[in-house]
Amino acid sequence: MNRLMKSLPLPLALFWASSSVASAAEYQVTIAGMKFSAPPAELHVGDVIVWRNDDIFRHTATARDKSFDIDLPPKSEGRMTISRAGAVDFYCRFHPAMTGKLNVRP
Ligand SMILES: [Cu+2]
Repeated sequence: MNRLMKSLPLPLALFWASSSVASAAEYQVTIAGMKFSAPPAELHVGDVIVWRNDDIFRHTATARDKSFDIDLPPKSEGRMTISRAGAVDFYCRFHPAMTGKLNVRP
């Protein structure tokens, strides 16, 4: 237990301890030079992906199955929480040659 948790009322400290065990991870996928960086190999439902567009062009991160569609103006970020398991191919609506794939475990 860290010092902050010790100072919390016990029920809250227990809640914090149990919820942090299965805490979601946050990952960044960067677009630079008209390419998506490789997404992490191990993704789970509940994880967060921050899509970061470092280009001077507008891009999107769009799922082929339409489960997400993130608009990314130049030099911007978009956050999304992964809501379902499975393999999802994604692409950029403005540059269809830009593609990638998420593999999400339950
Ligand atoms: Cu694009």
